Amino acid sequence: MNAPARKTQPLPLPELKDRLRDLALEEGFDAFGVADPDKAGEAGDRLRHWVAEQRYGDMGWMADTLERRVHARAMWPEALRVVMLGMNYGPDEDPRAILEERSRAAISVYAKGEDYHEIIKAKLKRLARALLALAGEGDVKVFVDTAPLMEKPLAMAAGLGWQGKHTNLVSRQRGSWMFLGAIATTLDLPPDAPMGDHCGQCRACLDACPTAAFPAPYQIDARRCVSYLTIEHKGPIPRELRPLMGNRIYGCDDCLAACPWNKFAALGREAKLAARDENRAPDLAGLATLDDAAFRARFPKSPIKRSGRGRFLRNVLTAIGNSGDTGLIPSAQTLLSDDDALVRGSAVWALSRLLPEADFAALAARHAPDEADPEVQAEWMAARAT
Ligand code: B12
Ligand code: SF4
Ligand code: SF4
Repeated sequence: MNAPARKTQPLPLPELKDRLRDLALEEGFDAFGVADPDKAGEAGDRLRHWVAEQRYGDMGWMADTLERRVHARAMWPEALRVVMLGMNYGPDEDPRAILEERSRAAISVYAKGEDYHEIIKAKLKRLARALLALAGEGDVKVFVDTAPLMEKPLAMAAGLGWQGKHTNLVSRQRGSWMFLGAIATTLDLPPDAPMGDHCGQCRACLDACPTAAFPAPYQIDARRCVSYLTIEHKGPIPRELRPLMGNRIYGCDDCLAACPWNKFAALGREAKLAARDENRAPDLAGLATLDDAAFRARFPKSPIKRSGRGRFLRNVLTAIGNSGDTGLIPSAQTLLSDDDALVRGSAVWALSRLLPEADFAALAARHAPDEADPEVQAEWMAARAT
């Protein structure tokens, strides 16, 4: 996006930054800062280490874009500054309460409303246009989540907060519930001072993780993270992790919710991000009946659509397997003949957890011989062996 020609005197850069901050708050952002991309610390080297350890799992795009991602300017060398913006999405209820209701699904806070990518991108574009109009010169690009840019280290460099031991950005004013967005620019806006670490001796987030996804403080192994397993991971979920996932069917909030800095968190201001009532505590039985069209209709404008029906039902069946609710056996049994092998395999596991051993053996004798898919066959074999 280039600046339109300007007829009046351009604003001095510090004033331009102040005006932009005011506009950002009016747009609904809660945090604002300017980063010098050269001050993102050791983040690039740490990302290299993370990729070398293959902690990205199926997210091959993290490895493919490594060289562009390690330094903010690698993607756009002319960018002098990155304006970092945070939007609070503080929930109106404790997201951990639903974890006790095993026949219902836990959807993470960020996915209960509309997709933040669309909402934030539209706001960033409006702000970027306003910046160029005020400056009368320069160039900008906007980013939220999907570009090869390390948003958390940049937000830390811009003074928005620090990367906590759970690896996400924590703000002293807003706690852990904050989405990030970025406007890179060729304008030499005055940078803010980076924020230091305020985790101290606390390790609440590390202890709260249901799958032990933190090999060390400040490091995450995505392959064990429920958020990765339910959203990004494509195939069957590793068997040893399934029992640890409980009823979490889309994302996870446990480490964020445990953070004591949330006591300063306010409710999110953006109505479109607020939880839809039907996503607060949906019945697993109802979700298990969704065919492709019903799945898309059930989650309009929601990030949940991204995973597709197959992965979504895999997650629902994992939760059914963890529910201990024998009333859900018919739901899982129906899905044994689903067209999608991922769904059939997940149904096998769920039934192996809910049915008495003899009943499961009888079911296996009826279904397993007709199963053509090798991965589903493997599920039958593994379930009978345990
Ligand atoms: C890949 C990705 C994931 C992966 C990997 C998670 C991760 N922590 O990286 C998965 C799918 C698991 C995931 C999950 C979630 N994500 Co995500 N994700 C991303 C993405 C696209 C890239 C992040 C990245 O570069 N990871 C690579 C690794 C290397 O980064 P890292 O773990 O932060 O590594 C740093 C630390 O390990 C640190 N470090 C290492 N050693 C040490 C030692 C010390 C002493 C210190 C201080 C630091 C340190 O340095 C590394 C470099 O900064 C960003 C968007 C973006 N473009 O940045 C969103 C993003 C990080 N995700 C976000 C969100 C909201 C989530 C979830 C909360 C969603 C949910 N409810 O399920 C969970 C949270 C899980 C968690 N605990 O992180 C937000 C976080 C906002 C914030 N306040 O920080 C982002 C920024 C998207 C956005 N635009 O808002 N995500
Ligand atoms: S999001 Fe959940 S599974 Fe992932 S690291 Fe945090 S607590 Fe662990
Ligand atoms: S829970 Fe504690 S250790 Fe984790 S990010 Fe928050 S303050 Fe830091």
